[in-house]
Amino acid sequence: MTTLTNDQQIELLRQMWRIRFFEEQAIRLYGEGYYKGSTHPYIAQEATALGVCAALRPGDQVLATYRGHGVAMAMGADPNEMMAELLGRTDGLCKGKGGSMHLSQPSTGFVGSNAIVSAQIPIAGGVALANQLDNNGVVTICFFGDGASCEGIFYETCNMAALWKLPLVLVVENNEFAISTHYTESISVPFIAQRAQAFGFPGVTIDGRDLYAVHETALEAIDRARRGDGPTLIEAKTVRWTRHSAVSAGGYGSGEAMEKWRLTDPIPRYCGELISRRILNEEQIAEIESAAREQIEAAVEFALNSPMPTPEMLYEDIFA
Ligand SMILES: Cc1ncc(C[n+]2csc(CCOP(=O)(O)OP(=O)(O)O)c2C)c(N)n1
Repeated sequence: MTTLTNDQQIELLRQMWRIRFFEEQAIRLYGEGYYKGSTHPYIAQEATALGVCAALRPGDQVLATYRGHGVAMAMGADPNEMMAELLGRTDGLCKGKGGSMHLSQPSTGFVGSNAIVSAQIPIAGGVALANQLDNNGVVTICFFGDGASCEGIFYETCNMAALWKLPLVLVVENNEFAISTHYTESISVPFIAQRAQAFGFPGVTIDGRDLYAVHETALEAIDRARRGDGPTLIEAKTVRWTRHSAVSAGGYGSGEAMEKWRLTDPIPRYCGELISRRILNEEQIAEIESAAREQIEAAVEFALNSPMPTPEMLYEDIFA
């Protein structure tokens, strides 16, 4: 059972493929030298961002890591503007000034992504505190990685969020690796979600590749946050199948990881669910897949045709 309508479930499949194809193109364009810096693929984690964001209300706010393309898109960012942003073009989400790791779209509630590991966690705590003080019913979601959950600021935020019952949901995406460190080499408990116990709020571990499980869990956590009962830590498990980043750090997963990936890729799994729930048949799924592929190819064209910013634009959009 799910509270998602059939149309919502179909739209989520469309978005899942958009994110997957977007990331494939982002890796390709990076490799071909179309943009610099770095880029961190969200491949294998699509079901987590989509499941969580589908549980939000308009006006809720989300923060993410540098692996944030999928989260920005799950919040409604347009693929054309996303691709133009990666390529540093004027039609980009942030007029080309943010790039792959510094995306932001306040109009959708996407506060932003952050290149500093764990930096968005205390910022999310501050956003949640501001919303609590405004008594506006807004819930804040913070995505971060297993590595980030080892940073001190995570614990400070947990403490204050629990103490003040902040309307905050912490989503740790355990993709098993922090660059090349496996989480079992850096984390003293088998489940990151257990860490919430020390602060007296719920922690739950789920399969981050199961969109329905993610959505159900997020609904409950968001509801708890909205009614003033404080934070929840959701550990969404997945397998990082690509390298850490397109710069090539981290290497590919082991043969075992690749096998796990093959068996648990969230997209075929979700397609299987849609078929067994009689929401779509294989032919309809294939049509949605190819439309998503075309849309992302068009986004690449759009981005490549968008102008580079001029030096004068450096002085625009500055707060002082
Ligand atoms: C404060 C800080 N320390 C180190 C880095 C370098 N760095 C970038 S990503 C990363 C690994 C983080 O892993 P994790 O939190 O598990 O997230 P994932 O990349 O797997 O999504 C590190 C160490 C950084 N960007 N910021």
